Amino acid sequence: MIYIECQHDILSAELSNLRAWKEKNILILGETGVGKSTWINGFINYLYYDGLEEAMNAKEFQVLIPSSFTFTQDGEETKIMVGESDTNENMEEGESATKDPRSYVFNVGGDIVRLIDTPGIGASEGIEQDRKNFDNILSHLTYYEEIHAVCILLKPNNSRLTVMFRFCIQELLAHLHSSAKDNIVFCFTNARATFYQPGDTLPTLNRELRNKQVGIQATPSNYFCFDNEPFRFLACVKNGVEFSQEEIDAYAKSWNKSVEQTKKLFEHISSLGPHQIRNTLSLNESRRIILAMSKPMAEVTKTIQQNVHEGNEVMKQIDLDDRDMDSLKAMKFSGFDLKRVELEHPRTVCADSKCVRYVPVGASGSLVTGDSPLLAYATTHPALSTRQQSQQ
Ligand SMILES: Nc1nc2c(ncn2[C@@H]2O[C@H](COP(=O)(O)OP(=O)(O)OP(=O)(O)O)[C@@H](O)[C@H]2O)c(=O)[nH]1
Ligand SMILES: [Mg+2]
Repeated sequence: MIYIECQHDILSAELSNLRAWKEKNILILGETGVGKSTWINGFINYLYYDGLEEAMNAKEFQVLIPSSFTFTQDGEETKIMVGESDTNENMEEGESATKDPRSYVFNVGGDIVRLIDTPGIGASEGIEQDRKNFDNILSHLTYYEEIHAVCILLKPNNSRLTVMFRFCIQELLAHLHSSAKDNIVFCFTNARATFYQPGDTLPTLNRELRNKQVGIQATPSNYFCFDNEPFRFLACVKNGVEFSQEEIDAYAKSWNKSVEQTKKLFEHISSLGPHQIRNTLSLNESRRIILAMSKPMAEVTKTIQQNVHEGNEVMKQIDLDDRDMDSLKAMKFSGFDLKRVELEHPRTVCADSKCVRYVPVGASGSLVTGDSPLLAYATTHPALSTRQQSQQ
């Protein structure tokens, strides 16, 4: 590496001319399949090309997030695939695509725009997965100091908003400060069929917002309608599908409308004050971790108590066994010893097997056999006695 010396005053002047890059962090939320990832793919193409025809004729095709869908033309199905395969995107049909939140950063007019793509609400794996996904989204947000907008993507003809509403609005505001509601904007995708209007979803959405006392309403100032069709169209063109000039004109209008609405959306976002998130979220994250830890901690404490109890029981048992050993030792039978008494006169001993009894004698407990005339005598005649000794 080469270092070039620079005069201090020149360097200070140059540095003082630098201005901090403005950052705009935009969180994108919405039901699975609503078009969050496709919108990001469309967005980069809107930045790169001035119109649909230019994008069609360009050698490259800007794809940030891989996508696949089936396009049907005159009854003929074509599988369209774009982008490099990525483990964060599930390409199976009928399943939720984006697995984890991921940020995509763009330079727009000297500002950094960070679009945060998220896994969709209403995941094909069920409500537990929704909860996990939402926790992941909140954890991902802790990377950033502030957030400038929360874009909630909706389809214009969705009148069942319950699950989406619960996670996108209720849970979000439960974890962020309630003032984050001012940074919420509503974006309607798939809006060409409803002439770029919010359709049936708008009254339902506003009713939910009123009932749950969120403190905002969806109005033309904070909702935007576009269609991600131009990106799908480009994907088809790049996969070799041919379109008539009439169709190209229709998609070009859709492109222009979507670009116009996206610009309006960014103007609106620029007018919003950023919402400080890091502190609130870090606290929430700690609270969540502590709560999540409480069950395993209780299990660990219970196991420790059980082990202490079991240990005490074993010690008591050992103590009892020790005492048993002592009492057993006390009971130890050391055997018999013979006491020899000299008689003053000889006596006849009956050595008949009926009169003889064999007993173990001495500490070894060995049997003294009937060969011993003395023993035979002792057992049959009281003059020769046995003595039991206990050894303490
Ligand atoms: N006609 C039409 N199709 C769209 C539009 N937006 C997305 N799609 C299609 O809808 C399907 C799902 O789009 P995605 O962008 O993957 O949806 P998503 O919201 O990211 O889904 P998840 O990652 O599962 O949350 C794809 O086949 C898109 O091509 C739109 O505005 N109009
Ligand atoms: Mg997605």
